[in-house]
Amino acid sequence: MTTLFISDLHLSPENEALIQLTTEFLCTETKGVQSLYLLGDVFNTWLGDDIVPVEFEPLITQLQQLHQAGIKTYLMVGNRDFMMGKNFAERCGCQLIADPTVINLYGIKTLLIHGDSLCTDDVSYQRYRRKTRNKFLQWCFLHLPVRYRQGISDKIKQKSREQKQSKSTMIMDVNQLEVSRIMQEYDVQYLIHGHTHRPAIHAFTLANKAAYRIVLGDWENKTSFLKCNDQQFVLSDHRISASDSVLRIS
Ligand SMILES: [Mn+2]
Repeated sequence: MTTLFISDLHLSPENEALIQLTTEFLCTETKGVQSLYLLGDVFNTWLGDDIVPVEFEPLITQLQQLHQAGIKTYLMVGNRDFMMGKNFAERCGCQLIADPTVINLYGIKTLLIHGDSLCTDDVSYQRYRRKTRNKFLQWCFLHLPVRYRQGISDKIKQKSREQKQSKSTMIMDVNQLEVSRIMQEYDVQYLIHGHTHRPAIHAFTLANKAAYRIVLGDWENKTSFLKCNDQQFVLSDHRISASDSVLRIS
């Protein structure tokens, strides 16, 4: 039995090839999988569960099939699809999980987060994040006509693109102090997250014990995933060499 993790697919209605790649992946790579975790930014934008683009239908059908096959699928929102809600998750046969969530992964207590909350050096982003996670503001947004929601989303994306050019790559990566802090808060030695688009298995010391931070990769036009069983965790990503992709846990 295995557990599969993916994140940062950044699916959009315009990129039908990527939707197809995802649908095929979820069909072929889930043999023997008992749980599937989608850790945020599966979708590049989310304007509300009431306006799901028709292009996503094949993916929704595939997720429903996994549910029928008995595979438990868990959905976490990211910084791009944070407006995704329970209605959509239920429609796909998925369970919406909080960011952060702690799971028992083959006897290993593991913290799951999307990853944007770890980028504490990016002060302006964290300010924006607090605002957009306000439940009242989200309620207001979801009650706007579609064209207004689209307008707001486009404006935010454009601003983000402009700001990205002036932000250093350091600022946009995780802050190691924040990583240690949240891992200690949840009393874990293992952390799995996405968001930074820097797939890797980082080993370090936390509270005098070995600790690991596994970063899931973004997809662009290639798959990237983490497969775990009771022997090892394997991060399959075209940017990582075979020797750096395996973490033995037994
Ligand atoms: Mn993200």
